[in-house]
Amino acid sequence: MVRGLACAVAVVFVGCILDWDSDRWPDVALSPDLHVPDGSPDLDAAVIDTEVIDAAVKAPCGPNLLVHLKLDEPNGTASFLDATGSGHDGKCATGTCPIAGEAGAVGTAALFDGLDDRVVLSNSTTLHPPSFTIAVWVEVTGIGADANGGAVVIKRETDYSKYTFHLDIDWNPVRSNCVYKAAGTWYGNTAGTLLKTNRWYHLACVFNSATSELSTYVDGSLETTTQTSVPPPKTAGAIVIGGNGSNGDDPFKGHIDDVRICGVALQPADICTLAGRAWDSGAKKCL
Ligand SMILES: [Ca+2]
Ligand SMILES: [Ca+2]
Repeated sequence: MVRGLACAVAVVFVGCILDWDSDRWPDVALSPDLHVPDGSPDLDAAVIDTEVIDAAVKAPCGPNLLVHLKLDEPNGTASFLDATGSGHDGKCATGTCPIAGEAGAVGTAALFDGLDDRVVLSNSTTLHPPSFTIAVWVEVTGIGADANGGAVVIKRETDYSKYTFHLDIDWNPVRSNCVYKAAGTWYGNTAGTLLKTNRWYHLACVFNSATSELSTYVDGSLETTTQTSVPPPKTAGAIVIGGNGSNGDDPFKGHIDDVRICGVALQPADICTLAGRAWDSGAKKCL
C-alpha cells in the first residue's frame, strides 16, 4: 500500500483540461516499399512493414529504450513480449492476467480488472537508470478496488521501502501521479488534468538526473515539474504493470497499452510525438 502518499507528495494543480481529438491517434505508417501486384484491386491486402513502424516509435529513446511492451498479444496470453528484444517480457498468473486483445491506442491493449490483475517484469540491473522516461497509454474504465489508487507502472523494493518509479492513478479525483520514494520520503507530483473514464490518455513520467527534475505529462503536454533533493533509488523488486505487486494492492481498472521505459529523460518534443501529437517548435508546445 502507498499509505499517506497523498499528503507526502507535492501536488501542483495546473488545471489544463485538454481537448481531445479522436483523430490524433499515432498514425500507422505504411511501408515505403509497399508492393501491390499489378492489376490487383485489393489494397486491403497491402502488407504493413512493422520494422518501419518500430523504427519510428523507437526513435525518441533510441538505444535507451529499455522496455517496450506493445501489449498486442491475443487474449489468453500469460506472457507479453518485450519488443526491444532485451527479454524483459511481462508475465501474469492465472486469475491475475488482464484480458488481452482489446481495442487499444496502438494496436490492441490489455484490460485490467481493478481487482488483482497485473503483469510482472523481473528485476534487472538495467532497469533503474539515473534518468528515465515512463510512457504509457491508459483508459480508465472505472474505480479500482483499492481507495489508494491504481498503479500503472511501478518498480519498487520488495519490502515497499523504496520505489525507483511509480506512475499511478488517483481515484478521487481521477488524476495521474509521477513519484518515487527514497530514504523514506515520496518525491513527485500529481497532474492537474482530471482524467475522464472511457477515454484514452497518454501519460509520461520523466526524471532528469542532470537537473534533478521529475516531470509529469498528459497527452504530450507538460503538466508539472518538481525539483527533488534525492535521486530515485535502485530497487531489487520487479516492475509491475496494473498493480503494486501483490494481490489486490492498488489494482488499476481499465486499459493499458504500449508501455515504454527509456533510460533517458526525453525532451518535451519527444513526449509530444509519443502521444501522437504535433510539436510546435516555435511556440515550444504540444498541439
Ligand atoms: Ca483477475
Ligand atoms: Ca498495443
